[in-house]
Amino acid sequence: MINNWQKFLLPYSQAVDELKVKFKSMRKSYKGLDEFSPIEFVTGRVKTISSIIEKLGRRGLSIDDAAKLEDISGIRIMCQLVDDITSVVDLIKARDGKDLEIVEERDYTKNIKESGYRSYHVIVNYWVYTAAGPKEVLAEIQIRTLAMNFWATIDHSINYKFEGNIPEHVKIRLKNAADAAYILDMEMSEIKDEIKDSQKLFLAESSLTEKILNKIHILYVNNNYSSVDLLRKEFYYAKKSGSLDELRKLNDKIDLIFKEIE
Ligand code: 0O2
Ligand code: 0O2
Repeated sequence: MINNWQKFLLPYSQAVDELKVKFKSMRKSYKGLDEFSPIEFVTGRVKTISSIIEKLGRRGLSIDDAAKLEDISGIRIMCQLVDDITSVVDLIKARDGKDLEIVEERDYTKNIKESGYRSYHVIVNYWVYTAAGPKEVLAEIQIRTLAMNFWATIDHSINYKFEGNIPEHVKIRLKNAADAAYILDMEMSEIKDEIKDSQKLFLAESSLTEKILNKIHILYVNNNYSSVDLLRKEFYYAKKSGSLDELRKLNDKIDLIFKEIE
C-alpha cells in the first residue's frame, strides 16, 4: 500500500533529473563540436499525484499498481526537424542495454492519433541508485518537433479545460491546427540542409569569436598592449566583413604571436 507518496515518487524524480542531465549533455557535446544538434531542448516532469490516481482509475487499476504506469517519470525531447526525431531515437537505442533498457516504442509520427497528436514515445526501464538502495523505474521519453510540441501543449490545456468534452467548433480548429503543424514540419524538412548549414555556420562563428577574444584578453593581461590594439582593430574589421575566413586568418595570426612569445 502506498502510504507515503513523497517517498514513492523519490526514485521517479531522481530518474527525471538524471535523464534530463544525460540528454542535455548530448546537446552540449554536439554544440561543443560546432555540430548541428538533433536535440533542441529537454524538459522533464514527475506526474502529479492527482494525475496518477486519475490514470489508474481510467485503466481500472488500484493505487498499488502505480509502478505499472509508464509515465510517472516523463522526459520530453524537442527537435527542430522531423528527421532529428530518428536521430534522437537512434541515440537512445545506442544506450539500450547500457544505462537504460527499451521496453516499448510508440511511433505516433507515422501512426498519427485521431486527435492529430504526433510524437515518438520510447518507454524505458531505468535504474536509479537511491539512499534506500537501487530501484528500477519506468520512464516515458517523448520525442517531438517544435511544431508537434506547440500543438500538443495547446491541445493538452484545452483538453484539461473542457475535461475531454471539447465543443465541436474547437475540435475542428484543433484538427486544422494539427494539419497546419504537419505542413510546417514538412516545409522545414524541404529546407533542412540549409537550416543545418546556417546553424553550423553560426556556431563556428561564435566559437571562433570567443576563442579570439579570449586570446586577445590573455595578451592584454600579459602586457602586450601594442599587439592588442592592432588585433582589436583587425577583429572589428573581420567581424564587420561577416567572413568566417577573415576570422580564421586572424585566429591563425594570433596563434603565431603566441608561438613567438612562448
Ligand atoms: P537554457 O539555458 O534555457 O537552454 P530544473 O529547474 O532543473 O528542474 P530545467 O531544465 O531548468 O529544470 O527546466 P525544465 O522546465 O525541465 O526545462 C526547461 C528548459 O527548456 C529550459 O532550458 C528552457 O529554456 C527550455 N525551453 C522551454 N521552452 C523552450 C522553447 O520553446 N525553446 C527552447 N529553445 N528552449 C525552451 P534550460 O535547461 O534552463 O537551459
Ligand atoms: P501528461 O503528463 O498530462 O502529459 P492514455 O493516457 O492511457 O490515453 P497511454 O496509453 O498511457 O495513454 O499512452 P500514450 O497515448 O501512448 O501516451 C500518453 C501521453 O502521450 C499523454 O500523457 C500525453 O502526454 C501524450 N498524448 C497522447 N495523446 C495525446 C493527445 O491527443 N494530445 C496531447 N496533447 N497529448 C497526447 P498523459 O497521460 O496525458 O499525461
